[in-house]
Amino acid sequence: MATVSNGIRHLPDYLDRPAQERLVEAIRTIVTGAPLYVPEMPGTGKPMSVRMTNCGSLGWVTDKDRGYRYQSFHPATGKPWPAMPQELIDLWERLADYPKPPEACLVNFYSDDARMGLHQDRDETDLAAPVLSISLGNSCLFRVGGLNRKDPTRSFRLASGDIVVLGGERRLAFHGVDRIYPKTSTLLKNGGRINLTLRRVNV
Ligand SMILES: O=C(O)CCC(=O)C(=O)O
Ligand SMILES: [Mn+2]
Repeated sequence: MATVSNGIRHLPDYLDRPAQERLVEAIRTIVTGAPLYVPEMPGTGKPMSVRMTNCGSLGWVTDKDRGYRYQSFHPATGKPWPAMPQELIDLWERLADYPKPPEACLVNFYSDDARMGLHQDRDETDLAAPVLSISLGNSCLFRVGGLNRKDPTRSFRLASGDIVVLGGERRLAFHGVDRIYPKTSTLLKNGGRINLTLRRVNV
């Protein structure tokens, strides 16, 4: 296990190939019931380059008019989010060091030209719980900084099967994805990258 800086843990190659394949299969099933949609920036309505869905009792969503929030149903279908797969709950129990289960798993799909700007994960009420992030498919360049947007950042690659835990002092660290490296994994037939983040929302 590697600690990048206080409260940020990077666990390279944590999931073996069969575990990664099982998760991709579980995500396929989730996407069948809760299709990927294009999130919009609050206020401007500018589309994000990442497509999203969720599983769990809550999901993180954003659109032009109502902005960032958690809700219990898919914004397009109105249906409750699919249940969280047991494998994800097990990973949380093993790694989060937190007594309550995750409520949301945000599923991000990055095509090879998608990215995610520097941001904090701060829409959760429970900031004592970590955010646990799982990477599947093509590698990316992940950037992480401090608690202020202008703090220095450092970048490292995340590959398929890697896990990052944002917790402790760095629970609110700014972070983002600068780029995806095409053809760095054979896990996803059509390329791209999937990121799953497990979150505890309510205290
Ligand atoms: O894709 C990643 O590795 C990070 C995703 C992320 O920061 C988020 O969904 O809030
Ligand atoms: Mn984030």
